[in-house]
Amino acid sequence: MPTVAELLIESLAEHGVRQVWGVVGDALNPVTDAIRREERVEWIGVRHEEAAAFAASAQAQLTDGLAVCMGTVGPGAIHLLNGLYDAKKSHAPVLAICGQVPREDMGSDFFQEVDNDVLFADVAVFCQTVTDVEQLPGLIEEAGNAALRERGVAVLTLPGDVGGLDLPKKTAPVRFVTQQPALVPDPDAVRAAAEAINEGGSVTLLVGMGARHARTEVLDLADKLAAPMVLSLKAKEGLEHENPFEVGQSGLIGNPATALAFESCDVLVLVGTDFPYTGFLPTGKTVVQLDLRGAHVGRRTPVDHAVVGDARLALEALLPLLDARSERGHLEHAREVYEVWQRGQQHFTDPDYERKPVGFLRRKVDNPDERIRPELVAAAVDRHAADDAIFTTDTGMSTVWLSRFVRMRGSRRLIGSFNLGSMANAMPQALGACGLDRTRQVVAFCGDGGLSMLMGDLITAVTHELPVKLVVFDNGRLGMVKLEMEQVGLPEFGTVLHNPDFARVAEAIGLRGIRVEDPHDVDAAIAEAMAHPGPVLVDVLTNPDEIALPPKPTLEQGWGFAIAKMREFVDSPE
Ligand SMILES: Cc1ncc(C[n+]2csc(CCOP(=O)(O)OP(=O)(O)O)c2C)c(N)n1
Repeated sequence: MPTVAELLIESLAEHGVRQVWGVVGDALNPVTDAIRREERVEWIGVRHEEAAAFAASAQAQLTDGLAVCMGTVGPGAIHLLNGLYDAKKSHAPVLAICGQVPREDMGSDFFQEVDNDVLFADVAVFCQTVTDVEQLPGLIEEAGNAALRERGVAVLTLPGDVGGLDLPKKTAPVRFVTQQPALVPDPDAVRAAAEAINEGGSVTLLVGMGARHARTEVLDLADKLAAPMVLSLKAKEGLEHENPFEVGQSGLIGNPATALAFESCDVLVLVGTDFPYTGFLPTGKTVVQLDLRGAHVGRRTPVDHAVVGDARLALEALLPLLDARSERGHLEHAREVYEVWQRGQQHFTDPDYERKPVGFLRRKVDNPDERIRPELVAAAVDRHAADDAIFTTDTGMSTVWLSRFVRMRGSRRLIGSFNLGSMANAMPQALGACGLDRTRQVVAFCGDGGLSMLMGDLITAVTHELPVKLVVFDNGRLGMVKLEMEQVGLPEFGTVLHNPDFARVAEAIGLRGIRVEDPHDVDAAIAEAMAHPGPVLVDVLTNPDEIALPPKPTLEQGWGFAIAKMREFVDSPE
């Protein structure tokens, strides 16, 4: 006779789930016991449940399959929330198994009691508490199917007295539905879009992750229309390499070529992207949008022609209807600007490049000249990382350096908290990625703020032998916020971080720790880290004053920066 917990774990194992991430405790003890006895499922005990949820979110994003995390009664479940929001906003199918007080105590404001069904209502596509064995196996099936089919978070809550209850004899494990039929676009909508493109002048493409699986078709589209292709950060994976049309990213991480490609086009074609930074999108263009989700159409910019459907099917239908362009000046101009900009960026990756002051007044209290350019670090990682490495990156400046200096060549993969924008995602997401395949290289770009937020889970890398490569951009700052403040003319405040020597912390925990303080040591340190067989942390002291220029810095930004520097100088204790 299976128990509720046994049926749950057996069903997950049958489906192909190979790990459960979480913290053990009370109501979930029958579940952890079922995991202990299930050979196919590995228990990964973390130090903070948020790390478990981020790890599961990463696994779901990388495999497109169901990933599982656990948080027990009250605070244990609450700790999952941020990572679960990351999964929700990344459309990642994650099942969270949560504890609850025993049924007889529910509703009495019992010790640790929180109402999970209310708590998770906004984050979850499915959220139910099991109060009777008669609800099973149905609720397990619904939870898994909801997460898989709606690409979101399902929360199944087990009161303390429920997990160990027996189910009727021969209750069979649940089978989840894995089909994801592609949505076929409406032929009339495709025709109208094709006419608008044929009648319009020069075309620029903005391509997002919704088109990653349609690489051949997107490249054919760019070729046929002689169109420069702006890639969203998430579309770097799979679309950036060997792509003679791409001109990099837009937004704050962007470059002058994307600004030019946007401004000088007549028709803007959005393919599989919900790029949210509307301030960077051009106005007054004919806009065609291809997207799987009708709800995305027009929410970032007014759209003249929408095609709702799978990107590959939409492009397959569209391509034969388009006239090939012989005039290729628009594409060539954007590519030239891109290449010039890329060459210019390479200066920053030279350890001997003479540092120029970034403001006309520089604060003297901490001498940034002695610190290392982050670009140098990112470029070294790009050189030494494997062609099939998985990269994760923290929300903050490290994402800028990754976007500009790490090419997604080969079968490299990339995830971050790109829709939620949470700090502290890179390390736990890297743990999750490592858990899928401990022989594949996983590299995390960590901010010092991000890393220290969930630093306890460095221990998880050691305990569970997850050989992550953690590269810490240790600028002693909440760098992105420092930049935000200075751009609007505020003096930097509350952003300084008094960091320990992270390499020594790592060594104390049992990882290999490497501290880098001289730009000339960067290359060897990164090479050593990438070749190290176990978990390793490289703590690089980087320059906090390194600014990432947006594609077209505005006068206000420049003025704000100058004012901020002046105020910092005046307020400086020196
Ligand atoms: C959980 C969370 N708290 C606060 C923020 C706001 N925020 C965005 S970036 C950032 C600074 C990140 O600092 P760090 O990790 O050191 O990276 P850096 O920008 O210096 O490279 C902050 C505080 C956030 N996005 N997420």
